[in-house]
Amino acid sequence: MKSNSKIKEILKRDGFVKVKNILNFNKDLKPIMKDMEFVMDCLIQKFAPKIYKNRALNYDFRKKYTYVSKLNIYDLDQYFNTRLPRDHVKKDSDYFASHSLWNLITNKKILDVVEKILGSEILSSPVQNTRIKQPEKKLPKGSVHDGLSGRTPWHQDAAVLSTHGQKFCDMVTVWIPFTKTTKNNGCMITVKEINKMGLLNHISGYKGQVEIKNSKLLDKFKPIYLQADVGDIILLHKHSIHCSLPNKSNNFRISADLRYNRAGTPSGRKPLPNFYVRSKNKKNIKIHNYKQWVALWEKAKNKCIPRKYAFKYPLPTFKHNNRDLSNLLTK
Ligand SMILES: O=C(O)CCC(=O)C(=O)O
Repeated sequence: MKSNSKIKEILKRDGFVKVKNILNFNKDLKPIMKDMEFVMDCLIQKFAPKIYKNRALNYDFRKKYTYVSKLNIYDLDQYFNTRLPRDHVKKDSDYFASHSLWNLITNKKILDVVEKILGSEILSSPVQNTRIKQPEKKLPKGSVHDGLSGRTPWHQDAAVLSTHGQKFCDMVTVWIPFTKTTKNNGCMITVKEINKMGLLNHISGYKGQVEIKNSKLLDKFKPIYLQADVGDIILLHKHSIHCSLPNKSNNFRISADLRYNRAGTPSGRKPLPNFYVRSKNKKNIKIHNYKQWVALWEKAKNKCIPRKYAFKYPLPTFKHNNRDLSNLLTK
């Protein structure tokens, strides 16, 4: 593994770092895929016509998910995502807070890497996703640009935080492939060192996704393909400009993106769970197990119900256009 100062330096310079062989598929990732499959089984039980249930329950992961995705289940991605839905938070809002995911968020090998970037005082950020991406040709036309199941537009992770978070959050993204991720099956791409421009203006995409303003201008840069093997992790700087490609393969592309922020800096997603996962002072660690973690999400949910949303993107990021990519590129 790269030494402490090297990882931090490279991340600050390039905006991304791949760290190889951190996780073990069977131990760290497979349990999450098993839990995803359990969610599929529950959805089949609830939504599939009675005559197809038994057959569908015996399908393998891919066939089962493909079947479930054709059942017209409202906001299907949300059942497999780690956090509350962005909008319309209700008492029965579901999210994928499995024990296996708790184990990943608090995984020692991940935290050892994160410590090299953020130092020893680390909080788990509620800005987290799990993404199951089928081959794009299997997606309904309208979902091709949905970031959880299709392509993700060009963006910076700092842009999905509150205005306070955009300014003060010291955060790192840990992107984790559950399947080998390549150019062909929709890896992320980025532009080296462009993070040095700082936070740029974003616009709201057609379904409210966060997207860099004038992102077409990025087409003229040489992309870096963030391909990764299972076991690797990819770290992204909060100002890294990145997006993901279409899954042109015949196979699935599955990943999680977790985030951590340095204690003492805001998460940018209040009141969602933001708690110590590592500290020199053990008294800071108050969430010790899966059940406490779920309780935090449920408490946050109750706070979000009256206002109906879990988080909002404060677009435009800046009121003036000094931070537009188009302006900065001409300087
Ligand atoms: O996994 C993807 O397709 C996109 C991930 C991403 O954009 C992120 O983690 O910020």
